[in-house]
Amino acid sequence: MLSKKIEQALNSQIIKEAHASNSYLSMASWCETQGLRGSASFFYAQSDEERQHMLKLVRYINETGGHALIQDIKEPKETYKSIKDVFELSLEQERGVTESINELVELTFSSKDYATFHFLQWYVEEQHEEESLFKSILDLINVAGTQEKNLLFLDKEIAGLRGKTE
Ligand code: OFO
Repeated sequence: MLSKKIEQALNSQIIKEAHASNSYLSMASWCETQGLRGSASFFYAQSDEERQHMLKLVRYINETGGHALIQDIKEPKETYKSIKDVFELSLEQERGVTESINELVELTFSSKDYATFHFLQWYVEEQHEEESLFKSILDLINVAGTQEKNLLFLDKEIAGLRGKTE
């Protein structure tokens, strides 16, 4: 049985995962309009993953005697300055999600809700992987540079990186 406080905190996390999913969908759409098909497919897949993270929370809350709430989310950004801008924003977003997962972990531990604490370990691992993926892409962008002549190479590399982490 979830305490009200933990149920509310998990419901807030649903909003963050939904926002991440929408935000990656918006990035996918922008990349597609720029002819960056590899990056677009990377972000379409990333958006699907975030939706799965959201659904996992919905099911957990409902299975544990709570009520998962599906609430409105703020609109994601629609346009970006460059591919570097997109990945910088992604990393920043992932770091924000990691922070809120860490707060949830702390709350469940101090509340002695060990089942939810255990459930959240999957997210801890996932956030580590995602932060490291986005950081490695930004490193690659910084090394290659974003001049037009390198964009095709970068786009192909980005599309390939997605498969390696799954
Ligand atoms: Fe990477 O945001 Fe979900 O957990």
